[in-house]
Amino acid sequence: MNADIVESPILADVFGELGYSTAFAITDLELAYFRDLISKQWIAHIEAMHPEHAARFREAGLERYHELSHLISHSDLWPKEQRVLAREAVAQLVQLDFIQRLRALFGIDFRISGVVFFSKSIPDYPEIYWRLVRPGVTTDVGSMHTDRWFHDILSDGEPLYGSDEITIKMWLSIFTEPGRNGLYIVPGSHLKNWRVKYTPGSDGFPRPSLDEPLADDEKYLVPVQPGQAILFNENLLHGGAVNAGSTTRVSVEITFVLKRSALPQ
Ligand SMILES: O=C(O)CCC(=O)C(=O)O
Ligand SMILES: [Fe+2]
Repeated sequence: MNADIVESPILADVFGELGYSTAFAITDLELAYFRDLISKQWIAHIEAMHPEHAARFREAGLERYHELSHLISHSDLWPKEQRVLAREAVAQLVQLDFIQRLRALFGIDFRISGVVFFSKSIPDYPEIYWRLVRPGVTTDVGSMHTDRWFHDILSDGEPLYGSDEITIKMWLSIFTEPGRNGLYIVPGSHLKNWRVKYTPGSDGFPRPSLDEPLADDEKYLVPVQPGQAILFNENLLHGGAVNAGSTTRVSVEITFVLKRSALPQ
């Protein structure tokens, strides 16, 4: 598509030279809503698995989770299955006005991509999931990748998206310290073809990642305030930054699916 004729400044950036935009944010009230739903799911799972520690975690709260995470097995507790918001929570979130504001800013309609795990996808269940990245823990972040590489292997026999569809990822800060943690992106990288390799994760499923050297100065740690979003192209290289802050980084991911034909050709 020709980014010059896109009227939406956000879409012009996501599909233009940059490949991403930080122009969108949710309101403080909407952020409080996200925080509340995530905190509830987080503490309910801790309560179910480790009732003996739940009171301490509840008192510390999400942002100080890392101070207590040595009490539990972090990697066993938080596979993606435990971080996907429940249907009821999603149903509440999609009623919030930020979805309408995004529609207005895009100037075209979209749907939220469905829940997908390596082992299966779940129909009629829009996917909104969160992530915890503790200060200084290198294993809490993955390597540089494009989401497209995941889409291509998360096919479950059938392609995740039709050839008439295109996706935009929203990475939303719930708790971040700008400049100290968050997401690295490589501006403009969506316009190139990068070599990819596949490494099995602890669950045995392959994880795609960049198979080329990348100079440190090619990566940009996008400074985002809580409530601020990074909207980015499915072909943009990105990856989590090791948390150099003092609080647990919490972020949310949502994939929007748009009809290619709705975009200016
Ligand atoms: O937040 C992270 O560490 C990685 C996020 C990511 O890969 C994404 O938003 O697609
Ligand atoms: Fe990603």
